Amino acid sequence: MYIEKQDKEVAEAIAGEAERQAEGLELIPSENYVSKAVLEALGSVLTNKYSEGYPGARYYGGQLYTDVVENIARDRAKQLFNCSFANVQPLSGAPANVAMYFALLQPGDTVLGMDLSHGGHLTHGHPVTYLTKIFNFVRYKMKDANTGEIDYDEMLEVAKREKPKIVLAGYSAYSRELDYEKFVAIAREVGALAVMDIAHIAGLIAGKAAKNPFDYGFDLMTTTTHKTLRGPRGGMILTRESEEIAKKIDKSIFPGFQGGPHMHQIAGKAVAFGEALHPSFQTYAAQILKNAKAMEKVFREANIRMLGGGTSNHLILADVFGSLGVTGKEAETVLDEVGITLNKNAIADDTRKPMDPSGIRFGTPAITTRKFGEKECTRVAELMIETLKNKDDAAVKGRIREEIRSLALAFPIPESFV
Ligand code: DSN
Repeated sequence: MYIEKQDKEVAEAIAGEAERQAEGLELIPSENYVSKAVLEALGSVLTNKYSEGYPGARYYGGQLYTDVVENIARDRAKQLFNCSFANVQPLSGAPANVAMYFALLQPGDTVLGMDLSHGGHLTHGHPVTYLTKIFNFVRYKMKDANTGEIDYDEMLEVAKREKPKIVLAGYSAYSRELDYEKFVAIAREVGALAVMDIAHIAGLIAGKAAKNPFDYGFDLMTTTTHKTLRGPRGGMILTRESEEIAKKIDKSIFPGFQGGPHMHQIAGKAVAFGEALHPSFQTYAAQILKNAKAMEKVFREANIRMLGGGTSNHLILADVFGSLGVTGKEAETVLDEVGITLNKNAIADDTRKPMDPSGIRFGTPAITTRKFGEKECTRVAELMIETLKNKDDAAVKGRIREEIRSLALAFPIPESFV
């Protein structure tokens, strides 16, 4: 590789990261491994090209091949999610959400979204974001953190009082399915658009292991492309049927918010969407859920409290502080030591601080890509709990580190999925 000859320092860091990924287990539920074909698209000459505008209507010349690539990405996205319009230019999930708000709202308008500590995302209206200086965000929460059920009655009450222009579904730390019919009914009742941020579960929807919100009447969906969907780091906005809304989205992305699209990234999306259209992707999506259920069983048997009472998707949020007296930060650190990567996470109405919360969040998309089945996932969950219970015992941790390394090396990261 040229980089090894030209820039040893960066090459070594990349090689180190490749080794870390190969020898450890990735349980961060928003991470995954892309195929070599996606990596090749990302590393292609398309990174050299400026393409402001959209296929057939660009501001610069030389768009013969960029148009081909962007049209393939758009067509495959529409096919995967059964919708009429796709904008594949958002650079990632947060920019997609920002552009969506500016497309659909006026300053001062209201959005009804999920509270961050109950599973929502920063861009759904957390006070630390600039978005809250421009738009008014009001929240809904879970009625009971032990079942995960959303308080739909309160949500309707808030919607009637606050008159949001957008009713926003979606989450980054919530383990149950939402009642899409209720979301759409509440949106319709107050004349709002129903929007879902499917960043975490896009691959489950594409792989038909989860319901498609468009089938329930949602108007738009925003997403990342690099989580369960197993594509390159990036974003996307999908519009079910309204050409008027789709045009607003296009204008908001460019020229409203972004400059030249990243065509190498769009090529990576096109390749990944092609992989997701392959029948094997449905097997993958179904296995993500089976594996999460296997881990849930082990945590339940160990009497560790799980938010939402368990999982119906790819992730689990466990209250390790409440159940084992280990803080989220301690758990993240000690699991990292044995080769398991996950993240500390606030639990609903957490009394601890965000940098050292009560919970951990983990999931199965990446290990399922490595072809782990329920047997291996059960073992990983057992080893996680053993590590947490022996967090200060170097001998136990050393033994577990070796077992994790052997397990990881026995399931190499695949180079191709089709
Ligand atoms: N960072 C993403 C996640 O881990 O869920 C959300 O932006």
